[in-house]
Amino acid sequence: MKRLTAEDLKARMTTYINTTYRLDVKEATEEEVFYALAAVVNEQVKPLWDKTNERYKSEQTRQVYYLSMEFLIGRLIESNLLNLGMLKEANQALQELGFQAEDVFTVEQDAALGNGGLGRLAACFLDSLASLNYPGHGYGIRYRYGLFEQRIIHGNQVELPDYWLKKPYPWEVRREEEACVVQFQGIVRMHQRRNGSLEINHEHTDKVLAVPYDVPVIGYENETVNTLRLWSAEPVSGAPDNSGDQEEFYHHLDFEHSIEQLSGFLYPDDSSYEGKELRLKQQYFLVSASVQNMIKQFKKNYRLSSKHFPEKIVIQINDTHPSLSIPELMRILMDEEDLGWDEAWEITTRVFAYTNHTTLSEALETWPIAMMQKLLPRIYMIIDEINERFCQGIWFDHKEKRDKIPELAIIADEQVHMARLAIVASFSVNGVANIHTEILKKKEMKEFHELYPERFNNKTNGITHRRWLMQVNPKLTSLIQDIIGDQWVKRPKQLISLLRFQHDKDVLEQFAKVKNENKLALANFIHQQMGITVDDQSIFDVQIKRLHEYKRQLLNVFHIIYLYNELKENPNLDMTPRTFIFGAKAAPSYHLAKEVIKLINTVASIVNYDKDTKGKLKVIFLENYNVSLAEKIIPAAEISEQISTASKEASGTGNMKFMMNGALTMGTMDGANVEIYDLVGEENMFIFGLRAEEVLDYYQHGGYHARDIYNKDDRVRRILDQLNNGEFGTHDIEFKDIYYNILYHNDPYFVLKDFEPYIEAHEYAESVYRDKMKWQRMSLINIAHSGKFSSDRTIQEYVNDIWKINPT
Ligand code: TH1
Repeated sequence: MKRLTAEDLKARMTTYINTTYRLDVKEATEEEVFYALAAVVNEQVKPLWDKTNERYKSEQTRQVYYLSMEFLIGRLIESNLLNLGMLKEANQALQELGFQAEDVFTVEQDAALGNGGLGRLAACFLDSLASLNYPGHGYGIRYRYGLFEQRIIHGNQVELPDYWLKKPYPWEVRREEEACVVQFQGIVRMHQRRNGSLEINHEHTDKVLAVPYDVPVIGYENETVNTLRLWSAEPVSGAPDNSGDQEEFYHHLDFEHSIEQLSGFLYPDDSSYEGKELRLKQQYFLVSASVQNMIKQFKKNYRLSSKHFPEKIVIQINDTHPSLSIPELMRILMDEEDLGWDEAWEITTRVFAYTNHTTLSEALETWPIAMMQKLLPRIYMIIDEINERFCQGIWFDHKEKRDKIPELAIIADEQVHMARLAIVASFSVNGVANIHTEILKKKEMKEFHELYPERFNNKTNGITHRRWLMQVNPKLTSLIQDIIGDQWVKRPKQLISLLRFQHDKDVLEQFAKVKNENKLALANFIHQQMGITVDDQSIFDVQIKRLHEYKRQLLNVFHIIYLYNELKENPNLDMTPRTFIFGAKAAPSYHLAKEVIKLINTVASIVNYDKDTKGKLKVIFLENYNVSLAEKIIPAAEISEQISTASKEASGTGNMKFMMNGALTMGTMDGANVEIYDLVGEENMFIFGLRAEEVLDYYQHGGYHARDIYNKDDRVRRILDQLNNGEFGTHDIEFKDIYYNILYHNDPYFVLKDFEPYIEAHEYAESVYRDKMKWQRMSLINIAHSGKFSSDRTIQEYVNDIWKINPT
């Protein structure tokens, strides 16, 4: 495939605008230009997409399906152009046509079909799969409303619906011919056949049509185009029959209405779980449509019997959210393909691999038996049978574990435990960073690990360096290319050759210059968004991620309040100016998280306008944090705040994006921070605070008393009292809940315990910052080692250890 030049692009866009809108390019709006550009891209993609599919079919390729309730793909125009090798050309073409590329690109709404790290990981994985020529595709839901849009009003988070499909979405293709029916509720009848086998009939069900919309996933300069298939829920057929039973008729109307809700909105909870029936319906809708579709394609393209399914297909489930795919495959194999239990189980357990993303108990999914039985009677029967056989197996074959059955059983205390189901039925169970996998093996899943040690493995997360370095930071990218060439683009570990320049003053200055330009760009953006001027010579200290107590944005705010108090006491304090930048959405029902947002904004409103700070302190809360905003902020960051309570953050992936863009990590020994530490050493980052073992030990044996710290440490007491006595509030009850949580619930996330070490780590960071060359050297060393965190490495590990697929 020939790459288009800027001239080609201009010509094609012009033709499109002339014929589609009957306009001269000069008269076209940014929106029209955007659709023209997208159409040109699609024209390039179409033949590659068809060819990729034909290749998989003719070569009978073994494929992986990544099943996920979230794909946080963000905006695609730039990454599509980049991967097609035309981003620079497109920028030039747009400029020559008289448009600002940025204004054209931003016509595209972010596809916010995910909450945070878990959904973005799925998107990075698809990019790496295609870029490494692997046959791997995503299955997800085409939510009509993605993650809510956040507004900050008087310091409070207000949620607005994210109707991202208002304008046509140019990347999707509706594939009605691939639609299938998903069934809920109904009655399960069993008939004994003459030969003694059981025939299952599932009758009087509510039926929903699942219609797929396909989005192309374009590999980097390699002609592979895989598929992200997103399901939309629609009524099965036209108007219902009104001549019969009225009650049934209204039930039907009601149901038709509720169908729309199945793919209506994304649940806004990250690392937490609510047992809502609609969420269970969404999960089954996704997995039933996807598994049916896989089997249909398998039969059509491979012409093999279902016994061969595990040879050709592997399914990775992204946390337990799609784990109903396990009983769904069992159902299809038994009820539709007429296999017996043992054959079906043998097939199923060779197909599924499960990724766990958290050990937080509030995130572990369990569904009430009654809810599942009513909504998915046949699926429940199958889970019940899996559980029965599993418990029998322990009773007879693992006598030493008999007393553990209550904590191992899939069905226990009126609930279906989805992680247990996923472990029992999967041939692989993986965590997402070394420390996380170790905690799974030694604590959270200890009993299962003892039963099935060979299933457990680690796959440290990664990020696509194409989007998170090349696309978002073109200046850094071309500087790196000037210095070490471009081998690292295909082999990101080659970034390590930057190390040779760590003592080259000239090179370090060039890196400093790029960072400064990126800071200036962000400062301009902040000014334009919020009307606030930030000092581009100040330290840009950034924490952007979902708001959660365990991520401890509160610790960050306490540090800011502490600095403010210091400045108030001594306005002449010799302090390097700081700009603290936040972006965070809180789950709408998460009260304490929303209080923290309010606190950040309140502190900002005080600090930013206080003459005594003499511009040394600025606090910026950027509203509506999403993928596109992250892309603007990360290249400009100097300090990356990764300060979760140790043991709580399974991996983190923001930490990797910042590192790759030269920010230094201020972090606890948690998640993938530990692996950053292993690479760059303690001298090239700022590590502080309790270690995971210490935290886990406190949880188990007690011994931590937050109030002792309050009593002993004047700085801490001052801050908490300020919260309690209304100094930071329009009315005096404003931040009492935060105060109570710390002093009366004994500070469950150890904010006070880590306060002093955190302050010290910041003081040390500030002292290093005064030595520009030292800081730049540390930054360069981080970039040099960041290649490990390319999702290309992660995907290669999944391929080698779990998926066993081949590049085409
Ligand atoms: C996140 C983890 O918190 C984070 O540490 C990790 O880097 C990321 O997954 C990718 O592995 C999780 N997101 C969710 C979202 C839901 C439930 C559990 C988790 S864990 C809805």
